[in-house]
Amino acid sequence: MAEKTKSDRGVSRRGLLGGSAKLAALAGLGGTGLGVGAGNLLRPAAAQQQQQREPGRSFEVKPGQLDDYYVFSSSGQTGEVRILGLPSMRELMRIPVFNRDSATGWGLTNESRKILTEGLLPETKAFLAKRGGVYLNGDAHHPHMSFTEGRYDGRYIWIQDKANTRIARVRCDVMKCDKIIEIPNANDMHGMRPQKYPKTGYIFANGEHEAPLPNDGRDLENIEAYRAIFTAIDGEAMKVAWQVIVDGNLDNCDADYQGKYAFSTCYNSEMGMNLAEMTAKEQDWAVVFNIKRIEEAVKAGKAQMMNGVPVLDGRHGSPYTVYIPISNGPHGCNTAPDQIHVAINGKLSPTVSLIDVRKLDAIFEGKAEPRSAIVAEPELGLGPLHTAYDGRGNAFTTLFIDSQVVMWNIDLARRAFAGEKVDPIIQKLDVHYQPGHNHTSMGETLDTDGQWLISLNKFSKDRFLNVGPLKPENDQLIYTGDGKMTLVHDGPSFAEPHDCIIVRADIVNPKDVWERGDPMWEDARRQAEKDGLKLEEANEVIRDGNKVRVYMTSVAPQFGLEKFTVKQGDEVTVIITNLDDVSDLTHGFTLSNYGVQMEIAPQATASVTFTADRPGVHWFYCVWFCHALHMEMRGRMLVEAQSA
Ligand code: K7E
Ligand code: CUA
Repeated sequence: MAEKTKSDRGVSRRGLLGGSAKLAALAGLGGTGLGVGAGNLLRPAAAQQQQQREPGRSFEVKPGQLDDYYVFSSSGQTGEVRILGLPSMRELMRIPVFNRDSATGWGLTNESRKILTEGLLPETKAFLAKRGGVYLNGDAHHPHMSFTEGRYDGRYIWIQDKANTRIARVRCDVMKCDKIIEIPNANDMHGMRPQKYPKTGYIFANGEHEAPLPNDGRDLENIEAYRAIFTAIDGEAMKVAWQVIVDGNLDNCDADYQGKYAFSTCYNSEMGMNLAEMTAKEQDWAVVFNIKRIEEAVKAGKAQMMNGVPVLDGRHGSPYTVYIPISNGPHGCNTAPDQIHVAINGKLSPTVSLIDVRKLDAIFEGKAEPRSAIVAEPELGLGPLHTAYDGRGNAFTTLFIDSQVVMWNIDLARRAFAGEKVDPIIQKLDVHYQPGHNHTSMGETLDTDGQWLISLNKFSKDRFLNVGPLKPENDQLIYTGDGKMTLVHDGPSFAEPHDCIIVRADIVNPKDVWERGDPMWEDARRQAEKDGLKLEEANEVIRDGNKVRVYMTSVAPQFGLEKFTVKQGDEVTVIITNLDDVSDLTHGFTLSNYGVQMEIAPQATASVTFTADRPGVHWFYCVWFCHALHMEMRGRMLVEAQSA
């Protein structure tokens, strides 16, 4: 069972994808050739019994062993955050965020609906009133963890929603989303990164698409008046801090390690409305935002208040921004852990442009040209989208069109740019196929360790059993700990992780059971108090006009009530408190033929509200297999028919 190397498949694939002859000639370079994956699978039984996971490039995590890293992966148009273990690439958990989820009841429970609705703009609430009150979709690309002084601190993950212009936060202590806000003025949040220094701090987010300001239907075809907007959100308060109007469309962004600047790639300098117009010019930009100047201007009252948010004009000529010319259509934007370089990935150009952050002060002071910040521009291959780093001076750039990851050296690239005859390219590795983001272990932090690289490939084609016309993506694991790239694992994933982060396991320490005082169910606790009850003790039905509140506890294998009676047409709220405090002892509440289901994790309270408009006997039952008598963990809702 030989592993297919790049030369086995390079030619036909390139033929299909239209790669250049020059790159086909490179196909012999850097093939895996080691049979690493197969070797691990074929290790003799005696070796299989070792308890210690072998360090190094083995991706195998034996039964009972734990992974070395958490991977927090976005899921694109699925709208959730996923947790994987690395190196096993086992999917460990899904965190619903912008999506609806049957198992947990995300989108159904009162607690989740509050999070999904409280941060929406008034006009969006009105728009959704006739549509069930919540958005049903999201497009989540960029999950990133909170930083303290350039290092992950394990508090939060933030993720954006391009589809409905939102930013969400996940609490890492319980791995649940606790806040979602809609961003006013801007459209379609795409690039998103937390401030790295001194701490997060701000969440920087790019409103990608330009639109009239205000976008209220008055000014539809006045394209001159369309604006795109850069937003800084206070990640603790989950409130917009300020916004900056820019030229062009913002794509991806990142922050520096000094706390002075944020960066965005910016395409469509033409302000075109269609493909031909948008790609007419040879040049676009990287925009640099001067955080201190922006903060001072906001403090000095120089911003215009729009929808309650201070907005500055950061178009060409403003003191808040610098526009560095970059060839047409840049995409990824990645700060290196050397604290100096920022890669602007060419996409339509075969180059990556490296900004040296030390050059920026002089440019903002008007003493140097914007292009003087570019200190290297290696030609890497076709379709460079994103760059990751190994912390040893090397970079890995995905080549979408070539279906490769190219490993290159930053110092050699600078020397080549300065005129020396050196080649910065170290290795090219085929990936399968069409990579978008890539990410290295701890790679966006000062703790970048150079061990692993994930390439998130948009196509998988022939790599897995055929599952029909819709194929999975392919998240490939590449070992880099020995200074070269070796492909060790193919990981199918459902649509469509754009991006991920790889976080050392010791940084993430979630709770095993909820704390009873958790703010997640604050509303239920207050309501119980008003009803003269304690959630932990209540097994009662409270009638309040046509509103009925059903309080229950759960202890495996029983709910605190075996039945409750309501009248047809009542608005019923079921509030369940799980008294089990054993790790992993989650119960579920499903109410048959009512479309109601939710998770109640150990020590948690969860609630759901519905109208009891179907008369009859409706069983509720536990939906997590919690006990040998799990099937018996059930009860009846009796709905008395009301004669019309
Ligand atoms: Cu980060 Cu896909 Cu939104 Cu590049 S984007 S791939
Ligand atoms: Cu409780 Cu199953």
